[in-house]
Amino acid sequence: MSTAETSRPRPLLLSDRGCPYAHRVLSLLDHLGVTHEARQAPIGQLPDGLRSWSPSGRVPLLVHGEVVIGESRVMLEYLAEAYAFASAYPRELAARTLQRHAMALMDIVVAPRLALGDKDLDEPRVAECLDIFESVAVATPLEPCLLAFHFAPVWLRFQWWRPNGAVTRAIRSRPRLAAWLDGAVRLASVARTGPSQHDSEDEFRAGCAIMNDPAIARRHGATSSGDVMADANRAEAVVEPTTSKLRRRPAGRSLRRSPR
Ligand SMILES: N[C@@H](CCC(=O)N[C@@H](CS)C(=O)NCC(=O)O)C(=O)O
Repeated sequence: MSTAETSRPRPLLLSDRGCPYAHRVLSLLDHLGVTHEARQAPIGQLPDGLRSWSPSGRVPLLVHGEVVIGESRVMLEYLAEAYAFASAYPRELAARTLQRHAMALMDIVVAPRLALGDKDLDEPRVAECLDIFESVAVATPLEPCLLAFHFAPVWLRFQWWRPNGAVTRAIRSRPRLAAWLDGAVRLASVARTGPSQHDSEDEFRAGCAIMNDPAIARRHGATSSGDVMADANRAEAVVEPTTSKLRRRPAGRSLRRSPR
């Protein structure tokens, strides 16, 4: 760690309880052993002084000196550089770029399905992304790195919040991808910094209720707040709040692989 970095204030992460995107950042901070502060800031309830940085109230928000960032992928990049995380990415430019591509697709196409569910799902597009995830994952050693910290928290939530969702089933139908993601979830820093399945499921339902706010529902593409609540009710029907084990379900419709 450089003198410039150690002389800075410690990073502050504001996030909703159990947020998968905050979990990415907490995993990295834990792995790097960075002293930091993590404060709960429920969606839409940022402290007054920080609301101008995220007027919509979206979290997580990373505050470090003059740097304020509201995208977890950029937080990972920033912290990896600030704290000299040598194995953040592969050394080769091509391999590094493919990982960045996969992470962008995760955030733009796949992770939003945690909130949206299967409504109006573009199956070929998701299948195309999963093909890319699989080829990148199998080329990546299962060690702490930004790809693992980026993907693992999202995969955990798909299993907890959308156990019978199309994305979850499609990933499970790709044993090599699923094995890599399961391994990433088991990395010590990921396991140490995540919520319990039970708490996470409860928080998901609470989050869906918050998203019943019409302004937030619109940002997530729901045509009316009722869509989001209907989604929350469906989620309620598929999670088992009293057990920490995932319920076994009959295999259902699965996403087609795109031709190679
Ligand atoms: N792409 C963002 C996603 C952040 C996100 O969706 N956060 C959720 C909480 S876990 C949120 O603020 N939802 C409320 C909203 O989207 O208005 C990131 O990676 O940081």
